[in-house]
Amino acid sequence: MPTQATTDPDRELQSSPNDSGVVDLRSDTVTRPTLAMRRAMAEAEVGDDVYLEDPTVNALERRAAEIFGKEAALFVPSGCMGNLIAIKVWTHHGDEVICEERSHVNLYELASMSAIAGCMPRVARGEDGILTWPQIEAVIRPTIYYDSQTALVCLENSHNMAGGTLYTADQITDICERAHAAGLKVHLDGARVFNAAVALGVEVAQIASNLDSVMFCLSKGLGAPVGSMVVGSHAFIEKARIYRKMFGGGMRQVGVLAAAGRIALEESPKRLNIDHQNAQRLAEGIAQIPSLRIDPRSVKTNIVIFDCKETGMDAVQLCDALKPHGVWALDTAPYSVRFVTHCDVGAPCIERALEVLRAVVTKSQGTAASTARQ
Ligand code: TLP
Repeated sequence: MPTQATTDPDRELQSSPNDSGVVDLRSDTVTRPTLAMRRAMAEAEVGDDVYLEDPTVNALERRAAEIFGKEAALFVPSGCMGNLIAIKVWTHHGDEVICEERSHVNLYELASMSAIAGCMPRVARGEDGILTWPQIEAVIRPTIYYDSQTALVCLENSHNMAGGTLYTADQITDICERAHAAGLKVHLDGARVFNAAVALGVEVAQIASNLDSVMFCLSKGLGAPVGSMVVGSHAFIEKARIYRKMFGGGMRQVGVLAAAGRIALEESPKRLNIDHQNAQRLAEGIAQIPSLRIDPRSVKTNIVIFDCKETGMDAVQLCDALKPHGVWALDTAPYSVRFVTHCDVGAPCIERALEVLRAVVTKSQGTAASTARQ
């Protein structure tokens, strides 16, 4: 029995209309602020945040720290900057950072850990993107003066390019304990850590309990227009604030953005299960389309990655073929296509995407068959 995809009446009432009729499944970064967010932004009390005088930012930072069970938090412009700041705080030039091969810090942050923080990524391949301690331990450098040194382990939960896969809170705690015993810090790229927490049925504080720092995005599944946060100890955030300024991320009357972030943080986690149900429905529908390959059981959160090799189209061609029909997707590898569900796509959009996908794939197979007969 396929999972019933659900709409989100509250969100549909609040969100501004999408006149284009496009079902944009490229990413959860594309969400638009709700009316409540827009109102809060307009009415936000602001001050100069570089002088620590923006009351809305201060309130957001206090609340984020509280939710994650950490001492302090810092509002940053983007997830990339948040990760880079954490890497910079925990390392020296010439250090190595252990991360998963397909992790965002390794593949999609323009090599900033090398270009700016002066570190080498030391990658390990985890099944479904999830690293085990033996895989991490195997790439820790011995303490020898003529070797570069391992300083940091960077985990990603949920793991984006592995299809929204998950570390449990216990797996993370275990890695942290062992890493700490080996003298390493552990940072979490938690761009989608609220999706992870909802799927695991735990609080984000449980996931964060032994981590030295966490970056999470307000601007993905949580639906805020801009902004991410880093959380950690007072000492970590004090240094993080310095690097944020050095990297050009010191913002002034940024309470106008933090106001949307506060709503995202309080309200949005409650509805992420809807995105997960919609992702499950998508995966089940895709699995029924001949020549597309996905195991719906592998879909744990809001990211659905499927293989299109047997269609005769590569991922770019398939995305291009979907686009004129108003369904937008992203190619993530030569034959891998990604759909990400989020608060601006309800159940009818999911059914529409499946209808279009089936029609486009069926048509391409018909064209391939008639070309073969000629
Ligand atoms: N991910 C984006 C693209 O960059 C791929 C997306 O559409 O998924 N960590 C993770 C795990 C991410 O997925 C992303 C963005 C970031 C960090 C960076 O966040 P931003 O875009 O705010 O710098």
